[in-house]
Amino acid sequence: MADGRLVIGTQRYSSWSLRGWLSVRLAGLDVTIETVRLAGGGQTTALKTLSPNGCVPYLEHKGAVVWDSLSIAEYCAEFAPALWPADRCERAHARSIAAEMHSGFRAVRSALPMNLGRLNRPGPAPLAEDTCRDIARIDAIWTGQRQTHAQQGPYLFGADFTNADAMFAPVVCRFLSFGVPGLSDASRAYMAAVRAHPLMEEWYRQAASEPQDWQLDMYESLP
Ligand SMILES: N[C@@H](CCC(=O)N[C@@H](CS)C(=O)NCC(=O)O)C(=O)O
Repeated sequence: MADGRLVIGTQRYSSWSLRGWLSVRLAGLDVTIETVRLAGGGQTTALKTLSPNGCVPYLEHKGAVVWDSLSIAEYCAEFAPALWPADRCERAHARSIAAEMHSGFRAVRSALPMNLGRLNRPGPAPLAEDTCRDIARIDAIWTGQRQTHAQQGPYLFGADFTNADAMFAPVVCRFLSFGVPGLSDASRAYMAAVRAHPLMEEWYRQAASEPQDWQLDMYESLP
């Protein structure tokens, strides 16, 4: 019998679920995965009583109840410390950029929603100023990390795909699906590495096999 369950939302759209799922899978927690069909716009009634905050991802594991992707990331790192860099200063940096992602970049999140069925199709141009500001900041974070860790491996802190990469993974999906322009070569190489990670491949495959009637007009009809 599994040690618990991780509840996620429609994989095609649920960026927060992807973050939690990546941390749980990277930590190797033995949980069953339950997928709830999202209604869109925070209207999923099935979630209202399921998790304390009415949202996914939501984790139950060996008596622990954990909600919100960032605390799931921290919980998973208790079992798999390599989810954060080993060096204290790098770990502080990784936590800072993960938290910056978790609490910010609202313009990108609302203008460029995650839709894994959308492939490299630019949205309306030009992008709004606040969206461009978010994109530039994300590009700067990725570029800086890749310059520092170029010799060690393809991810933000080198060879290991950490919680920081999990936090930014849905942003990679968004940038790829909207063909976001103006990113550095280092950022584009980073996005390719994240997209090619076996767990990302698995998530995209599962998203592609979700029932057609789980698709939501509010995302599918975006220009
Ligand atoms: N801060 C939360 C945000 C979670 C969140 O907003 N999840 C969305 C799905 S991506 C949700 O559950 N929305 C409720 C709904 O659609 O009814 C986290 O980091 O986990």
